[in-house]
Amino acid sequence: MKLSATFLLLLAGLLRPALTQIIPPGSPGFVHGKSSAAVTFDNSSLLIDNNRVMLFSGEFHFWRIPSPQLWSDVLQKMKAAGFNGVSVYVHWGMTEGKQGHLDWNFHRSVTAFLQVAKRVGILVVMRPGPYINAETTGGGFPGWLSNIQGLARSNAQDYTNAWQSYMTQVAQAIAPFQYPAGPVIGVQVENEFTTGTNFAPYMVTLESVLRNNGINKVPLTYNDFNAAGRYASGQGVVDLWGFDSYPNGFTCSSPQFAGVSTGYAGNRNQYVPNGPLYFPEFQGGSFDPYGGSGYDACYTLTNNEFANVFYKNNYANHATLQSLYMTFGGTNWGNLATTNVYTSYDYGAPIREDRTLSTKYTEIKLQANFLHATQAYLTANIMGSSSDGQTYATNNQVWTTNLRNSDQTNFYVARQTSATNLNPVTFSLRVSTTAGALTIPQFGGTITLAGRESKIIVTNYVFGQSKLRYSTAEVMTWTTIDNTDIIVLYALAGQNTETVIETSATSVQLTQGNGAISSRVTGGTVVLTGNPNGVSVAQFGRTKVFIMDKATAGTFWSPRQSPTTFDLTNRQPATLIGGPYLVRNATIAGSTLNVVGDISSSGTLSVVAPAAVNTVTFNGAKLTGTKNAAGVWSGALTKPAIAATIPSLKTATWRCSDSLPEVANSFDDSKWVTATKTTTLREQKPTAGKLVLFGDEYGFHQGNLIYRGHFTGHATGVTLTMQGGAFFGYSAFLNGKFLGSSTGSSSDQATNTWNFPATNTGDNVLTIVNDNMGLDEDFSPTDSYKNPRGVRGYQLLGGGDFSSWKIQGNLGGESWVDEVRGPLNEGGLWFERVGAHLPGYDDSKWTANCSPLTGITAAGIRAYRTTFNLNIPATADVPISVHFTRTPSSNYRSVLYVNGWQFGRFVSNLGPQTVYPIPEGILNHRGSNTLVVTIWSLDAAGAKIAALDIAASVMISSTKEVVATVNSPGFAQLR
Ligand code: IPT
Repeated sequence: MKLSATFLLLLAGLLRPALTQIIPPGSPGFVHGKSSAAVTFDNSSLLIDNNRVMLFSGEFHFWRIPSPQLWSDVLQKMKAAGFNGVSVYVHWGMTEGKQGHLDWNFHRSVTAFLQVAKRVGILVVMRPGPYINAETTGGGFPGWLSNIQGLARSNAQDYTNAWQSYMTQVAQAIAPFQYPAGPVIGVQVENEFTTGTNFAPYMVTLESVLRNNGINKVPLTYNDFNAAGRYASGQGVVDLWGFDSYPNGFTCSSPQFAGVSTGYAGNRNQYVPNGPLYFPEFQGGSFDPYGGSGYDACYTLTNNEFANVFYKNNYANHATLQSLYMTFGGTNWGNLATTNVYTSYDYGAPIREDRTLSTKYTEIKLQANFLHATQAYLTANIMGSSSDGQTYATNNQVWTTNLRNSDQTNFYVARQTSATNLNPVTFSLRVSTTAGALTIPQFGGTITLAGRESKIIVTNYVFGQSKLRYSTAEVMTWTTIDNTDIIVLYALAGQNTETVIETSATSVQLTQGNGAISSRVTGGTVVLTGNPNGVSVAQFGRTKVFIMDKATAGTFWSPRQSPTTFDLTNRQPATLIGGPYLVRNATIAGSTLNVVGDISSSGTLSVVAPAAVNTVTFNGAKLTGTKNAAGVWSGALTKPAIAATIPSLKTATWRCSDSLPEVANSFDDSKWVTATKTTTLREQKPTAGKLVLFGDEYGFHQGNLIYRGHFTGHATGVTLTMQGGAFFGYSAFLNGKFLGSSTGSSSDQATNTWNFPATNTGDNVLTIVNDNMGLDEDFSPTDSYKNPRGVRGYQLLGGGDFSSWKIQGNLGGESWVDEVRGPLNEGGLWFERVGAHLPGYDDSKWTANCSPLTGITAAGIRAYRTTFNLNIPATADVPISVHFTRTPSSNYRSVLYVNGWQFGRFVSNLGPQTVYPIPEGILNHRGSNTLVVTIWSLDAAGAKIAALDIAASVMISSTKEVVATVNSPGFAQLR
């Protein structure tokens, strides 16, 4: 008997529940029934090589930045903030553009990404789907999948067959990078899969394919849609259960705060009593749809105050694994977007689309530093939680959770009872210390929480040989240098702080500061009080206390001791470095400290380092500086001049061409696909007409679709149902004459009747150009990703039917020609099919003396081409964007190509995006660039772009990896 591979996999999967009964999952150290695994967990935290670690992770989709030499910049920026992990989806659809044809090269390379992560020294949780959601076309599904009959995300045979190759190959690519050989410490199965039982055959089969292809050294993880215990340890096929949370939602237009959850710890206790509290996705920002408010509004919704209030609430619930979705969002270039997002996937994330750092990044840096330096947090237990004005805080507007470790370290997470309160509240706090119960502050004043502020107040906090009895300021980090324990504390400027450190010293010196902090020695303690302002340093015995205002603390970096490892044991930094925009690493060689980082403006560099260090270099240049009484070295850090040439497009010369020649009756469509299908396997059937005209049925899965319907006779009109996804548009023409358009709304379909002006005696041609805003996601799953694109239904009015329908999408359909840029990059407009978006296309026959700023005066599409040179030094980070000026009253759509890469879709009447960042490497920063932009006027009046230019967002002197232009083919190779 010959058993199919699929059957065997299924069988292997079905045996899993038996195994989980033998070795109880969720028992300490359980990973695939192996207690010897390097990556394990218990009810407190993850353990790697038996080292307890907080997984402080962020989501990053490497394929959303197709210039792979920029990946290290993002990962280094994450690591510099204190992230020790990154979570990544893999995109099936862009990898297998044609069934059976998988391409793992270039920006699609899981191997290349994992090599970079390994080099940077950041742990990875891989999330290969096959379904990923992620606001990407089809939720990550390839377009061809929409042609199968079976229900996706089920155990339907055709669906199972479809994902086999992809999942097999992705598992094999990940396997060699499993810890300890590489950075991968977990692999997520599917995404928020909520259907059926906890042993859904689909999940069982997926798990088997992963394991049988080498994923057997690290936990398989699961992200529950909400805290419902699906697939929780002991009740399903995965090892490590977590749930996703987006407490502030996705309505960027109303950036009010929601309340924080009081229940996370209870959820963990209920569902995984033997596992840690894990957020595979916790809100890091928000996506935004066409017509939305723009990502700056999403940033406001989820800003540094959000990060302060909501992430600290996670710690109050003892989350020890947390991944912020997104930490860097990137770009929906090349038709990656699904219908509910536009080109930018900035997401209001801590690292913005142009890779610049936000204030939220700084807030996260302070938190991540604290958690990294504070081993006691990992095994702390929740002792109590209250806003009664009795138990902890003396004000019932303050809600406090107390966590305590067995070594008596206490964490009091104090937050406003109402997360939406914008006003400050003041209180005293009843805390437990080894010196007894205390109400702090003891020596006058109160503790303040500003509006939307939370604080983690510690007691009995041991740092080296020293011990903080308590501080009403928060801890950023601590370390021991030259046998002296150094702790960094901070509070918002203007807030009173009181810090008490136990000591045998009899005197204390304030060695740096401007009188903001006062000190005294009393009862075996040093007491420091005052409102932090800049950096104050108090020194006694072998202890140094740095107290800073929060903004100043935010300028400090604590580079990891071993920049290329995962820092599982080395938790205290060797140096503290204040001032620069970014510190990627700092290493000590003899008496020299070499700091490597980025400079956005000239200023002062402050260094706390061993006394032996007498020389400081920044990016190799020796700095002049002096050490003060506190031992802090400071010197001027001068931003090198950046000689960057960025021309203005205002003076660009353009050539243009009609890009909708298909409206003319004389246009030759004989080589186009002829629609022949009369049936479709999908549930979504045609609404009218004999033929199935859906683009995906003919291999066209993205971008614009063009139809030419031929008929003879004297029909008087046509009723069309068009579908392109929410916010799509279309235009219809008869024999070259404009009939009309649907200009886009939140509806994914439009039905219109167009009356014909006059018909010919011979062949009549109805030309339709349709937008595809991306395939729908399949969240439920209900096969919504199969929603058709193109003509959903048609009926000729006044008698007769079409004699033939011709369809055209991207050149070659599923046999696309551009291996580098991949299957999704191109759409079906004329200029795309002829390759005019590619460098090297000969536009000498195109019309001169035209410009997108003058535009067109009728309905239709025109393409505009120009070139420009850049000369930006390799040592500068100068993110450049294309800027449109929007005219909301004008109904036009644009597609933007840079050097053959589609990096923008602009919709004038809907917006909101007007700024399109083009990553270095796609943009040639040291040479010539080709830019193509179209105007599709959906109105008879025509349209023009009010203004169009390129501009840099910042000019940073940078040590990011030197970025070469991605080696991608031009016209000569592709057409
Ligand atoms: C969550 C998805 O898992 C993720 O892929 C992304 O789509 C995110 O939402 C929103 O940006 S699902 C959410 C409903 C919890």
